[in-house]
Amino acid sequence: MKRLIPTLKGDKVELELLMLVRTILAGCKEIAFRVSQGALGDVLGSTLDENIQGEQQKKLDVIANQLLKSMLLSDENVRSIASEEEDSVVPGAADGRFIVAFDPLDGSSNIDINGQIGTIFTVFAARPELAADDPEQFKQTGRKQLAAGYVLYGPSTMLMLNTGGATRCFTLDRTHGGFLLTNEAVSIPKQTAEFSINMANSRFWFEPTTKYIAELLQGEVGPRNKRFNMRWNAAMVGDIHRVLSRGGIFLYPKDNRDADKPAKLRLLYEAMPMAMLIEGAGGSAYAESSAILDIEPDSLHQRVPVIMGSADEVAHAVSFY
Ligand code: AFP
Repeated sequence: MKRLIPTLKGDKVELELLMLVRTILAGCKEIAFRVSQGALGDVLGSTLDENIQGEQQKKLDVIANQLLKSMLLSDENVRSIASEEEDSVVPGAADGRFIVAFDPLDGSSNIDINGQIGTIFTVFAARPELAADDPEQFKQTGRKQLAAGYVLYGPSTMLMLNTGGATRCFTLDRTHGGFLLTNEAVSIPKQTAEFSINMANSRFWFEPTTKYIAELLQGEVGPRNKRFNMRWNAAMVGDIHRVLSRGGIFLYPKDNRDADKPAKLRLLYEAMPMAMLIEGAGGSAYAESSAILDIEPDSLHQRVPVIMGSADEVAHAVSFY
């Protein structure tokens, strides 16, 4: 019988943290169901509202955020939550031991085309000396994450989870409703011939990115002496799942489209949890020349450039910055 999400044995995962992860997964199972309904469940299309990111909210963004927010705020162990869809920190239980940040629905532009989408989450210890609604609660480096993961709503619903040891993969058993362990130690090959970047932004890139990608595109006749292939899911959760499944390098670099917003991906609830999963699988995760897990957020919705995946390829890419 495959184990459900990590047992206490060998993971040093406290029971309360385990129960909190189960709360998050309960919300994700409901989101998975709503996603599977598509047009039949009135979850497609957009609302008339914008979030703090200035992005139009999709119906499913709002549904997913409300679901997770209400489940977490009813958990006595949750002191504060932060969400891509919430302007500021939402206070929870006054003496909760944990704080949770999440992107309730990553890849919103894929909702209406039945593409890959997912929920990304991270858990830290609460800082009891700070008020529950103080954004400083989340001013912790990624190395302090107690748990990080995502649930990918794809042909199968999969959980990727790291609680400080190896990165593990679980598959939702729709018959019995549990996430069953299907890979107890995800491992990323050190080398790859597959890169992932939105090439439509190439004219806006800064020189290091342009030079690095140019080498890949030259393939076997260029300095890399090998052909590279490209994939772009337009949902980080889908691209990172591919990287964790078979290797690769994923990049969302800075560009000069908007001087006020040089990077796109958010540090707290996208880059950090993904970096913990990637490093736990033997890969590397950088924001140009800094390891993502060493960066202390200076604001809830801070954005960072992202390079992550197969360790040797990431090291080569980072050498350009
Ligand atoms: P949305 O959730 O707004 O679709 O953004 C998804 C995302 O943050 C990340 O998951 C993707 O890798 C990236 O944006 C896609 O960005 P582009 O649309 O610029 O390719």
